[in-house]
Amino acid sequence: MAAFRGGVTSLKNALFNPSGSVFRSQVAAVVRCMSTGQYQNLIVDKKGQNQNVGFIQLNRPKALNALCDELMVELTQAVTDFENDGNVGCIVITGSEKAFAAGADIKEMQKRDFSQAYDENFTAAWTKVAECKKPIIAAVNGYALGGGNELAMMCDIIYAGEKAKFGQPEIKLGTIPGAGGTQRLTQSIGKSKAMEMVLTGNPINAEDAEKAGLVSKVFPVEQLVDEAIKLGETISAQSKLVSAMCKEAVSASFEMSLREGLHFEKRTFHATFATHDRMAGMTAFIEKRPADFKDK
Ligand code: CO8
Repeated sequence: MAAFRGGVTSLKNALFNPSGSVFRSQVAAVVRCMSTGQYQNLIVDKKGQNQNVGFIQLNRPKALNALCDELMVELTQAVTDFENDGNVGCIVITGSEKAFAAGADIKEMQKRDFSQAYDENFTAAWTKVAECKKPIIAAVNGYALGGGNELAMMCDIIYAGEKAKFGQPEIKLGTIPGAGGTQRLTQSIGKSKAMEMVLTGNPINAEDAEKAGLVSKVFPVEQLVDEAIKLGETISAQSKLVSAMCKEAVSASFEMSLREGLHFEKRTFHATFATHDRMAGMTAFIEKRPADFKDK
């Protein structure tokens, strides 16, 4: 397990919401993490021939990787560290063969009341994965339920093992999705399929998830993580600067009208002409040799 590398500043950033209030339950989690210097709920490593793929495995097997506060604080920290690591071009998040993540931690949530959830802006600390500049691949084996499916959808690409199950079962708990399950899922698979999933709580399998466009590829269970890392290596071999610009442009399509999005895309495309790597890429093509990207 890797020790924290980001230091106090990024921990503070992980802890304070925009209005400056502290997520109290998470303070305890971070204090625990800082005192041990280790992740309690993650295995963090670098993978690939050039060690340029950041690898995060959710590792809370007894609770099927249920996303407790402590795990989410650690995940924020691990993603932040890889985002700040100049050698890493892509991040893979995975779980176990049985569960990517079986949702937010129901035992932790059960005690919360409305004022506490509202006051702490519960779920606000979940945004780092969606906001990371670098591409993130979710490699999903087993259950991706509730917050687990929402976490996968915060990633940029989802690869699935053939036994994966994707669902939003919150309705069965008397609540609704709270971290993107009504929004990202609908954008991803359309209203009718999303409605059926959130209103019944019934999961879909990997094959149906691929057909619906939630997942980009399905692999045998034991090959999934290697395939995700291979994809991560392919992405990491590109210019990291231009990958980030490309990700930002695709992500903008979820927030903007077509006209605004096309304008944003064109300006971002124009901006690549100010980079070293655009010149390096086109010159290498003309000279019939691999490009030497410098990430600037
Ligand atoms: N929270 C806490 N513990 C869990 C969770 C969970 N989500 N899921 C499983 N566990 C625990 C079980 O309690 C059990 O622990 P114990 O042995 O101590 O009783 C252990 O994991 C193994 O689970 P099961 O015995 O139930 O394993 P099965 O193989 O029989 O069943 C299932 C696997 C089908 C995945 C089943 O565990 C299940 O239905 N889990 C709950 C799934 C669910 O409802 N998820 C949605 C949670 S709500 C949510 O995610 C809202 C997100 C909103 C945003 C939150 C932002 C913070």
